[in-house]
Amino acid sequence: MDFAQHAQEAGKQFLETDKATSIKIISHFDTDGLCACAILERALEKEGYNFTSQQVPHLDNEALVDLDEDIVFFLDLGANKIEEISKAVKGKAIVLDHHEGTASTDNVEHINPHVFDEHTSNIISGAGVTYFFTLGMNSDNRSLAKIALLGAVGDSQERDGFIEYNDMILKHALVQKRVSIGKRLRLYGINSRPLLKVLEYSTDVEIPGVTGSEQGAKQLLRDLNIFYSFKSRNGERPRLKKYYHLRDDEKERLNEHIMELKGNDESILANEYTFPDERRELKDIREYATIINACGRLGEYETALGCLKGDEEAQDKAVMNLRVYKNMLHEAITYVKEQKESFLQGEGYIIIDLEHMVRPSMVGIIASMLARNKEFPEGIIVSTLGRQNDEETKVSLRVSRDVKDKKLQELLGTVVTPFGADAGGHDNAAGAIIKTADKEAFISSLKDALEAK
Ligand SMILES: [Mn+2]
Repeated sequence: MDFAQHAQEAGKQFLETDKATSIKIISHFDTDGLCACAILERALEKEGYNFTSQQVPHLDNEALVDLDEDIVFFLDLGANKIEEISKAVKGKAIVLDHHEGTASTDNVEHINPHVFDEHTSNIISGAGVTYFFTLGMNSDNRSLAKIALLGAVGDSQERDGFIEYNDMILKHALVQKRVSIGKRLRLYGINSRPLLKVLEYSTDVEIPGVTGSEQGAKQLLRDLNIFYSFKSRNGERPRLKKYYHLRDDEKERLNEHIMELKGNDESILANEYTFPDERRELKDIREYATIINACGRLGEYETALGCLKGDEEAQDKAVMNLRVYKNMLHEAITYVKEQKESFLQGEGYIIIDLEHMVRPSMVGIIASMLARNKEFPEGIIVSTLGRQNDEETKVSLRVSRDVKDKKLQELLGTVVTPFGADAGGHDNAAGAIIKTADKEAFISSLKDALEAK
C-alpha cells in the first residue's frame, strides 16, 4: 500500500462517523492550508456533516484551547505537535499534514508521508494529503484535484513538473480537463508585472539587446507587431499590457522569437498550468496561488475559502485582495526606502523596526522583498521587526540576494534563546517571536551578534 492508498483508507474509515458528530477544522493560513481546508469542507458538506473551521498562522497554545468537539481536524499543520494535540482535544484528532513529525497516538490519527516513511519534501502538500483522504470518502471528490494542485504550487512544490503523489493529483485533474499544461518563458513576474518591464528586467533569462534596455524591449515588441500598451483613453497615459493580456498568437510569436534568440535553449521554458473554466484572474495556477496567499495574509479566510469553493462574490473580493495586499507591501517598502538612514545599521546589516506599520503576517515577506531589492548590497543581513500583538514582536532575518552560508537560523537562535524564544527557519531565512518588553535588549544583542559576524 502506498501513502495515497493509506490516506484514502483513513478517509473511508472516517465515513463510519455519525452525522451528528461535532467537527472542527483548524488549518494553516497559507495557500496550501486554505486549499486543504476548502477540500475538506467541500467533502464534509457533500456527506452531510456539520463543522466549524478556523485558520491560524501557527499552531500555538492559543489555538489549542477549548477543543471540545468530538473530532478536530488539523490541516497542513500539527505534525510536530502531536503530543500537545493529544492533550488538548476532548475527543479525537485527525492530523493531515506533510511536515516532519511524530507518529499517531491513542486519540490522534496522524496521516503524513513522513510518518509513513516517505521523506522527500515535494512529493505532496497538505492539500494533497487532505485530497487523498477525501477521495477515500467519496470518489466524486476527484473534482477537487485541481485545488490540491494549487496547494502544492502554493508550497513551491512544482519544480520543472510535479513528482510522485503531486503528479498523481495532476493526472486526476488532467483526465477531468480541469487543468491544462503549456510552456512559457521563465521570466520573473510574467503574470504580475507589465510585459515591457518583464522583458527589460529579464535578468534570469538574458535576452540580447533587450535585458536592461527599455528601448530594446519596446523595439522587440514592435518588431513582432505586439502592442505593449492599451489604447489611451481621454488622453490618459496608456496602461501597459501584461503577458496574459496578449492573444495566443502573440504569445506564440513572442515565445518563439525569444527561443530563437536564445538558441532554442529549452531551460528558459517553464511549465504553465491553466484552469480553463476559471475566470481570467484565476486561470493561471501561480497567479491563483498568489491571490489565495494574499487573502490569507490579510486574514480574509472566508473570502479565500469561498473563492476556492467557486463562490463568485468571494472570487471578486479575492481578486481585489491581491491588489490591496500588494499596495500594503508597496507602501511599507517605500517607507523603508525613504527612511533608510534612520534605521539601525552597520557593516553588513540593517535592523528595521516597523512596529505597528504592517500586519504580523507581512514582516517576513517585507524582509524578503528588501533582501531581493537592489537597495542593499549583496550579502547584507536584513532584519525586520513588527508587532505580533500587544505583548509580542515578530522578528525576521533575510540575506540580500540570497547569499548562502549565513546560517541565519543559528544566528537568530543564539540571540533569542536568552529571551526564552526559539528561532525557526534555515540558513537563508529565519524568524522568531519575542516579548515586546524585551525588544530593546534584543535589538542590542542582535546588533552585537551581527557585528561579531
Ligand atoms: Mn503546506
